[in-house]
Amino acid sequence: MEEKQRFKRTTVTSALPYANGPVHIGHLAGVYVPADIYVRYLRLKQEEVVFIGGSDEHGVPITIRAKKEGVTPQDIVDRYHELIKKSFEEFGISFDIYSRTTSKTHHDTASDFFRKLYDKGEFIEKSSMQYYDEEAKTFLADRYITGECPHCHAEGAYGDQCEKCGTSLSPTELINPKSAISGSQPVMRETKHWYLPLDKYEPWLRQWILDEHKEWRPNVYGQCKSWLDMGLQPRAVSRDLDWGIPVPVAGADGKVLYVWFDAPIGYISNTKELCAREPERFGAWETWWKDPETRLVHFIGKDNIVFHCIVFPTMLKADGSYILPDNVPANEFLNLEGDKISTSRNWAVWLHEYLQEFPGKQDVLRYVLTANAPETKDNDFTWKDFQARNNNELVAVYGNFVNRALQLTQKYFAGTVPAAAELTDYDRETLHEFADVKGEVEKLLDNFKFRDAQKEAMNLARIGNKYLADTEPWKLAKSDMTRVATILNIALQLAANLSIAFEPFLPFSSRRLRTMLNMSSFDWEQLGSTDLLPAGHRLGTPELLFEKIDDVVIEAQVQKLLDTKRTNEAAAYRANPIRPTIEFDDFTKLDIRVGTVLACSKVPKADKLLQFEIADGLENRTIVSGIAHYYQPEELVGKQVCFIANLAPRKLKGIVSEGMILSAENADGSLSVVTTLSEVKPGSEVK
Ligand code: B3M
Ligand code: ZN
Repeated sequence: MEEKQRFKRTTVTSALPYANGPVHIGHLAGVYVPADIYVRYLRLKQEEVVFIGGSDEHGVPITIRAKKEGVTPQDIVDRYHELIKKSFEEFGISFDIYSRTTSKTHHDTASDFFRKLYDKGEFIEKSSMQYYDEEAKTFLADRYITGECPHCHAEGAYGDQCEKCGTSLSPTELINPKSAISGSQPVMRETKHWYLPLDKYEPWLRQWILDEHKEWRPNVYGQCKSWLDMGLQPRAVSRDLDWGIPVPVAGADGKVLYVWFDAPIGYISNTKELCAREPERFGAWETWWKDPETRLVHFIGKDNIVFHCIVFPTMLKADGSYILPDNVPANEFLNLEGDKISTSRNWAVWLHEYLQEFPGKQDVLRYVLTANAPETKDNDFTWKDFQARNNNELVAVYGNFVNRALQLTQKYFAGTVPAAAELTDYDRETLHEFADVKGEVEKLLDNFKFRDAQKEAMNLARIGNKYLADTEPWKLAKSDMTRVATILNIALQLAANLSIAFEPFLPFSSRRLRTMLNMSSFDWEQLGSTDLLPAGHRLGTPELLFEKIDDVVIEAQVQKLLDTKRTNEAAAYRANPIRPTIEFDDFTKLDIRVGTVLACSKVPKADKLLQFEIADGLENRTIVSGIAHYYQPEELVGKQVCFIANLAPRKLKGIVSEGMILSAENADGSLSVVTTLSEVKPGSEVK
């Protein structure tokens, strides 16, 4: 309640997707559908709101992609900006503006933002040693350095991460580093950068988030708390790169703003562009960013939490003239058929492909993604569930109710709303239940609980369906037309209510329903009222709101994913061919044995490692193995494992590991420990 008095208007932003690939269902579920539901809801309530989107067009991955394709970074972002923008439009994501970070307005805004903080003395200037490619004459971003992973020893690990084992790396940890540009061995060279002193703002951040924003979602609050508890460090806001916004100070040749410095400023730039374009409608941009009566809400995915809750607010605070986010409803991730969505492995449902394969079914996807929204934990999208929700909920409940109400009105009253006579107790009860839903949905939407809010809206349709099933007007038509008129009047009022309640969630279907009802005006305040359609009002032509999706259609989608999986596995196999032939003598050098696990525990401060005590037939031995992501220690105690018994001991995290446990590696990198079919004596040789 207090909230409502404090704020007069809302600025809603949704993360700016990188313009280096198309968007998929994970983007939609995590960020854009919930943001759109929220904005549509506020608009329906006649609140002042602005909805800002755009493409994030800087950053190293875009330059890598351009190099690979032999085109310019601008070519890449031009291509994907258009594609992404179109996908969002087609899914009804109702941005007031969808612009881009290569715009002139953005370059100026980000540049001025940096300059103001620079002039205020907010940055620390620091020199450090970084890898430099002498052939290409350029400093190398972490992603531009590849080499052997120090943990799993895979080739081709990047300077910031090994994609094979998932460990975060820094470039200096790579074994045999190579420049991804020239292939040469990089050298260390000194370079200067500007740092935002997050540490200085830590006490303020602690108070602002931990004390004053306890209402944030637990996943968001928890992530912030753990960042703050680890202690913040100054963060570099510039990079040595030739793609981006030049650092606007003397002596900064070849340096650009770090993409995560400029991208969130994009929200401000895009608001400026919007207000310049439509000044009568949106007024001055400052109102949306500097007036304390404006509420700022960022919709993002969980991987962006630190930037939106810690880094960007610190930038805004350091400037001093901006409002801060009031809430950051970040979602967890959506998986696809049990696996992490991955652009590089093509494990995704791409929006532009969905639209080709399911034309006109935007709302079905919106519905399923909200019903399964990863609001509190990662969730899974499956085609079976997609089909079930469409057939059993949209078709059987919502569509069926609306269709029956409209068809019966056609049949008995020639498409004109009949007048209600006296209501029965049951009629009154039904209407009563209906009236309560408004408050319920509001409470949920105000708290960013979109899944539950949509469920409530669907409950309205369930009530309607039950009402018709219970009252059976088709049976009364011969005996009591007055009663039929009353029942259908009520059913039509319920249908009109549904078109309002579902407008934020399923805008395309709501609009079609309003056309069928010939309903011109509607707003949120009318939700729950029982005279939306006056007696005598002429309805439009009834059509089916949703249609069943057949098994064959779903099977084709599942098959498509299976094909992708097969292609990926074949590619992984090609990338990992059988090694050159060896002689038997070479094989006998390996002493492979079976041992029994006596004890197993996690290695502190190493999230991948497990420490084993193995009974090996002689004395027991200690082996450290990188399989902690795939097993709980207790699952392995008592099991027999195969290990290399004559491998030279080596130290891992201070523990001497005497051997190596054998595991088989799946195409996705997951590991399964190798064991014997029947139990053998510890120390038995494998040959
Ligand atoms: N482009 C990261 C992402 O798409 C980034 C978001 C920017 S929001 C200012 O995950
Ligand atoms: Zn690795």
